[in-house]
Amino acid sequence: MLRYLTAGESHGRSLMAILEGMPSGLRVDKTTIDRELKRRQAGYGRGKRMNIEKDRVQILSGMRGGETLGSPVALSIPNKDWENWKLIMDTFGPSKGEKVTRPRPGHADLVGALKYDQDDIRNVLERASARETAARVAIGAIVKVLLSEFGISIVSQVIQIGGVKAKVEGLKISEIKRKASGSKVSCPDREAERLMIEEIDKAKKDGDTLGGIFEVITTGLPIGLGSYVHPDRRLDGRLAQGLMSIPAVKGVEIGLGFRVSELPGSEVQDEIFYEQKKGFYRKTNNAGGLEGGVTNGEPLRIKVALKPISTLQRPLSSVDLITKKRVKATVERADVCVVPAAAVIGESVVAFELANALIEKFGGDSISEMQRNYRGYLKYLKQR
Ligand code: EPS
Repeated sequence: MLRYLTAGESHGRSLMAILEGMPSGLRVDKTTIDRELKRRQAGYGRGKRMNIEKDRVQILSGMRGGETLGSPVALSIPNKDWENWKLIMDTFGPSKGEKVTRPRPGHADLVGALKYDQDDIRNVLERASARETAARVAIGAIVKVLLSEFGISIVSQVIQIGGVKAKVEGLKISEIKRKASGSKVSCPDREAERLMIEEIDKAKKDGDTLGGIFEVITTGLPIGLGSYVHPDRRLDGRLAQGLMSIPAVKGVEIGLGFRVSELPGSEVQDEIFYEQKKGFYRKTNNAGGLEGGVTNGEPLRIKVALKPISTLQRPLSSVDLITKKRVKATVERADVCVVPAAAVIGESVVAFELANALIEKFGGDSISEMQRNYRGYLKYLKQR
């Protein structure tokens, strides 16, 4: 079993993670992890904090000579901004900062302060911040290397920001990868990209924020990851849980998603074909690569919807936590649109769930053992 924990506050010393259950013998470059961290920081619509931070990973344990050892991989991503916050965020000394008491609608501010009995919302927002996802992206970068050893690769594309919908129907996966990675908003449709940037500029001018939709696509998956035998082993359920745990995510659709509800069964199910060379395969992929919570060998396609983030520069009405007076919500330095960054986080979350399922099925203590098990399974499938 693969598992992880993260820790760290947005303006604390660093974001940290421990990844446990990685097999030994996986060669991972620091530059590979740093490249993914950089991708998460990018995207049109990010705020000024991203000019301060240059997220870089420090591996503290679990690797030697560039390879995993099979022991827990501990990592840290220092916050450069900590220098500017160390008096306010001091662990033991009295805080020098002014208390935050005006909860932002849509944020964890109010519920967090009530739940954890806090009268300074900073004690909530520092951990509720999406900055935590830097740690998840570092983990995602490591497990993506594991997946690539088995020919599994993940791409993402932004398909909607605010009211602007991209035309991406029929694009080949190689085209998506090439065009999305060359786009400021990770969108392969150039005209939509232009309009999305316009919408973001407008939202910024209005002191407002924007949500949207991204899609994560995984290719090279074998038939048989996940299981139908128990709810917590269903891969669809695990993927949805992981993706829904990304801040601001409000919806997850697999394959055709919500559209399946309006079509007859004959137009939804993917008919089954067989060729000796290919084995069992499909000509359509409405299921999005999962049947019964198990991968069916087709690309895994998942769409994820984000609400606009809740820190508005033109704040909404709220109530002061202490005085109970009607006030305008707190204004923090923030992003206008995080959909392109969220797509990178989505890739990481999907990578983690798939790596976990891969280890469950082909599990071993080392990469070479996993590969032996994997080759044996592929041979078995060929003989069916
Ligand atoms: C950040 C995500 C956002 C940023 C944050 C860094 O966090 P939140 O979910 O709290 O809005 O705004 O930066 C700041 C808090 C800041 O000081 O600007 C990230 O993804 O790294």
